[in-house]
Amino acid sequence: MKLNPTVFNRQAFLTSYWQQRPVVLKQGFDDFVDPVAPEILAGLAMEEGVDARVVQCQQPDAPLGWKVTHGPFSDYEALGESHWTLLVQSVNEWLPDVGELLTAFNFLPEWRVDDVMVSFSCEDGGVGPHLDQYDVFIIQGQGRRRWRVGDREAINSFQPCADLTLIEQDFTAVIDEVLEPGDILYIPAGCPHDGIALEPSLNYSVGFRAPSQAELLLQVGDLALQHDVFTRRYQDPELSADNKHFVVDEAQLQQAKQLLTDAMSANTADDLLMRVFSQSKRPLVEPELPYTAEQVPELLRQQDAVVSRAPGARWLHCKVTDSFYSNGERFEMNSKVRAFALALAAIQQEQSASGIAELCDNAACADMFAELLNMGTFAVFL
Ligand code: AKG
Repeated sequence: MKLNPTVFNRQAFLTSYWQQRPVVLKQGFDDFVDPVAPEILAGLAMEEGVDARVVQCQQPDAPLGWKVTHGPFSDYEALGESHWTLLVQSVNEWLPDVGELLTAFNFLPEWRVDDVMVSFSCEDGGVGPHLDQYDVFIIQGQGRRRWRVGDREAINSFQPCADLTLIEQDFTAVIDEVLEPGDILYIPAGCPHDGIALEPSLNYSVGFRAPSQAELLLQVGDLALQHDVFTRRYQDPELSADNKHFVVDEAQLQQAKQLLTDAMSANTADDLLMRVFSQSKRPLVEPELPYTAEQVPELLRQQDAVVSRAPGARWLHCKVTDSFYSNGERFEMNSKVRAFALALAAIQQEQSASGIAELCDNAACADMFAELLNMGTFAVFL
């Protein structure tokens, strides 16, 4: 699935809209074909381990309030024909055709990808006016849905029921449009929005995470403890005997902040951040029997062998440390390993192994690939 270049100029989009303001790109995908049918989505939401929920919304004439029910679902009969939406998270990790939507957005950093959430809304279905801490592209599949979006503004949120957060007051819409199949609505994090289906609709939310300082500090701190780095301890600045025991003065605060600043400015911080960025959202599936490096060259040379990147697995190159990372692990490079690692990075879903087998004909590459297979980042299918 490709973006329509006449409508979606990537550079112009980055310059004028990305993380700045919402925009509708009419026919951002031309000839859009839904990569999933409502029945398949409904079936997926019946599976154990799939993160799915139904949001039932307010009906003006028969107020029901808001209600969120979590999957797995056994049937949808009781929901009726209107005023509800089924939302399934990370469908890209379950259905490769949905995962392919991500390739259209590979002009954006892969580590920022959160997931593709797919929703099916009945007539008048919606999840209510809300804000997200994600940058999101909402692609309209089948059906039509009216979307209102506002600019970023300070609005209080409230919970009308468990697991649903809405905004307290209405917002001024800078976009008020009916989306049709193939249209893309881009909404930066923090912009209020509300979509109400005019008829049974499918929507694909391609979400990009924007971690907060607190989240990054927590994750980097956790890894620092695991790797036994950032061990320098707080030292008392020049204490004076006149100091009152209950007073924390500016020098002490400054000393503590400097300790953190020094940690974050060290090269180790680049490495830890890369480990954080390369974490998969969900655990990767390891092979039943581990591979050895000796098995790798033959495996890749098997007729019709296909190398596949596990859905949701990241394989990232850090220009600063010149290392590759996956799921929190670092892989050192030399020129041969780098060439192979770059070939692997080009595999967004799957590719015939014949194209990369030759690049992997040395021990260092075979070692690395065996480790990646054993971590579940890549798999080879025969
Ligand atoms: C979002 O992705 O932020 C949405 O609001 C989509 C909700 C939906 O598809 O119903």
